[in-house]
Amino acid sequence: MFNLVLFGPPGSGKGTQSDKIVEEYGLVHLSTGNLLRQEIKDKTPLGLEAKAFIDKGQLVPDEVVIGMVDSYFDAHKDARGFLFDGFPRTIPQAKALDNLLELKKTAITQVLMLEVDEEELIKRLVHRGKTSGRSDDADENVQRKRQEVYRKETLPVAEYYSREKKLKQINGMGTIGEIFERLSASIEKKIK
Ligand code: B4P
Repeated sequence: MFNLVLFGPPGSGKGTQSDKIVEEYGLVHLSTGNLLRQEIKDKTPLGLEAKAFIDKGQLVPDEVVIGMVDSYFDAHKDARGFLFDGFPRTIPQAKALDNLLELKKTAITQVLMLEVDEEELIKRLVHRGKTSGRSDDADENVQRKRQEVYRKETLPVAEYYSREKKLKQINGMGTIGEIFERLSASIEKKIK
């Protein structure tokens, strides 16, 4: 199996690039952000719990996210590979993912990390906020909080994968097409 993690701060383009990668390489797209937004839309108990965290720019608790990923795996037993978008975001999530993949006798192949200047990130999110209807996009203070949470809670995950020699940094500035070309060049070195 080819299992790719697309990593990077909020607004770095993970969702945008994921759509192009899954189309090109036939991977199953697992976006915890999308799964949480669907739960919120469906007004499930999980969605109501998650919304309170997301609206404040905080991460949803690990056990909630890990349970959701576990169920997604069960529903996609025949996948030839996964693209993990926005997951894992904490060290406990990274360890849980390793364990879930080990049960499937597979592992993470590669972690691609999009690097974008913070002012560009805020600019993109303010712009997205005008059309997305996402409550976590509406307020610049919430967006800055999300960048702070990323630095404190999520960046250590990059170090975790760097120790395993799986991390590769990708310049996330430029047009969507240019960034996709950079990501594809790395993927094609690893995918068989
Ligand atoms: P996510 O849904 O993962 O989304 P994101 O980090 O906000 O954005 P992404 O990087 O995908 O950016 P996008 O392509 O849209 O997370 C939402 C929230 O859910 C989190 O804050 C957290 O609370 C919760 N959550 C999710 N997963 C979790 C987990 N594992 N654990 C705990 N909590 C979790 O791009 C942004 C904008 O830029 C778009 O408008 C796009 O059009 C634009 N853009 C993209 N590329 C561009 C480019 N090259 N140039 C100009 N604009 C560009």
